[in-house]
Formats: sequence, structure tokens, C-alpha cells
Amino acid sequence: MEEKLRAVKKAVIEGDMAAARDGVQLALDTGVEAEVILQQGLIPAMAEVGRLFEAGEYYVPEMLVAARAMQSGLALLKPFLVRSNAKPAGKVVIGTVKGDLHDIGKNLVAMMLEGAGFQIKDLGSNVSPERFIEALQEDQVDILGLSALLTTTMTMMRSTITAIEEAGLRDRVKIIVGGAPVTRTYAEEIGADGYAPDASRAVSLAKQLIGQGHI
Ligand code: B1M
Repeated sequence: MEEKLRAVKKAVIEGDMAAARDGVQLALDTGVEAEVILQQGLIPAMAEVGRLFEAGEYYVPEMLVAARAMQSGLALLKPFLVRSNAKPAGKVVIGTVKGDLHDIGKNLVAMMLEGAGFQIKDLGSNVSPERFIEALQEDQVDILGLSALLTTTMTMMRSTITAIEEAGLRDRVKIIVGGAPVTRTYAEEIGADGYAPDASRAVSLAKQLIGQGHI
């Protein structure tokens, strides 16, 4: 199993989309669980890509092809990650905040929430406060999820929450935040209802906030 996971990780780090897809498929075919492929293959690969970028060995194009390779592997895992018998849990609107193009973590959170029975409206990345407000006005939404991966864009979470308050919608929705630079302290400071460090904890948080579980 370890050899297969190593192959998946290597393919993503090298940005080899076909090898990433084939590696994930082979791991699935030989009985490796989707969650294991994700946690021990794909996610560590992105962490290594980040390290290489920081070390000046990788540049944006390398990060981009690695992200594409990761996404092609993730697409194969999706049916397994969202497979669920859970009864409808509530409605979630999710997006990465304005100025931020990172969407892999947000996609994972959306997938896991879907697997837990939540109905998802994914607004994508680089989402303006106005667009989030529009989505809250269109539907009865239980939870709004904001993701940010950059220290420069996490401040947009505060602007988004302030805009929601000013639109008179703050009491109608629970807001959860996450993404690599975000912390629990920051979440409290900006008036979010909760913070989750990863996708599975985002699910327990969301359930807890709508009264269907415990953290
Ligand atoms: Co960018 N990038 N990037 N990048 N990139 C990081 C984030 C960085 C840490 C790399 C580094 O320096 N080590 C760094 C940020 C530094 C900082 O601000 N502190 C960085 C930078 C600097 C940049 C640019 C500015 C580079 C440049 O242009 N000079 C640029 C910015 C573009 C922009 O957004 N405006 C940029 C661009 C890109 C690409 C477009 C090339 C690509 C993104 C492609 C895409 O997403 N479609 C990219 C990538 C791939 C990365 C790294 C390598 C990987 C991110 C990732 O997908 N991780 C990243 C390095 C790293 O993270 N170590 C990096 C895997 C993913 C599963 O994890 O997203 O953390 P993550 O999500 C987790 C949790 O955070 C949490 O759950 C997820 C699953 O467990 N979570 C939530 C996330 N959202 C949540 C929401 C929740 C709850 C939990 O509730 C709603």
C-alpha cells in the first residue's frame, strides 16, 4: 500500500496529471480506502509542494500543475468521499473569499459536508462579499463557509462578515471559517460562529452548529 501512496504523492509533486489519476485508480482498485489516499497521498503532496515553493525550488507554474494533478486524483475519490446515507442536514453556501484563487481545500470541505448530508451551493473562488450576500438572499441558508489560504486575503473574511451584518443578514446564518492561515482566535476576533482546521472537523462543527452533533 505504501508504495502506491508514494507513487500518488510523487505524481502530484511532479505535476503529472495522468500518473496521479492512474496512481489513485490503482490504489482504489487494490482496496486502499479513499480517505487513506487523500490523507496519506494527496494532502502531504500539496504540503511538500508548498515547502518547495517556499524554498525557492518551485514557482507558481509548478504549484499550478501540482494543483491540477491533485484535482484529477481528487475527482476519482469524490464518489467515495461523498457516498452517504445521511439524511438531509441543512443548506450550506461555501466559497473562497475575494482575491484568493485557492480552491482545493474549500472543495474538500464542500465534498465532506455533502457526504454528511448537507446540500451545498459552491460559489467557487475569488468570491466577493456582494456575491455571498446575494446567495444568502436567494435561499434559506443554514451555514456559510468562508475559506482563505493567504494571509493577505484572510482579512477579506472580516470584510465579508461585516458586509453581511450591514445587509441585516447576520442573524439568519451561522458562519464558519477555515484555511491554512486562519486560527480559532482569528475566527473569534472577526465574529465567526466557528473555525475548523480541516474538512472532517468542518463537518462536526457544521453539525454542531445546526444542533445535529457534538464537537
Ligand atoms: Co498558493 N500559496 N499562491 N497557489 N499555494 C500557498 C497557500 C502558500 C502557503 C505557499 C507557500 O508559500 N508555502 C503561500 C501563502 C503564503 C501566505 O499567505 N501565508 C501561497 C502563495 C504565496 C501564492 C501566490 C501569492 C503565489 C504568487 O503568485 N507569487 C498565489 C496567490 C494567488 C491568489 O490566490 N490570488 C498562489 C497561487 C497558487 C496556485 C493558483 C498556483 C495554486 C492553487 C490552485 C488551486 O487551488 N486551484 C497554489 C497552491 C496549490 C498552493 C499550495 C502549494 C497548496 C494549497 C492546497 O491546495 N493545499 C499552498 C501551500 C500549502 O498549503 N502548504 C500554497 C491542500 C489543501 C487540501 O489544503 O487548502 O489548507 P488547504 O485546506 C485544508 C484546510 O486549510 C482546511 O481544510 C482543508 C482540507 O483539510 N480548510 C477549511 C480550507 N478551507 C476551509 C474552510 C473551512 C474549514 C476548513 O470552513 C469553511
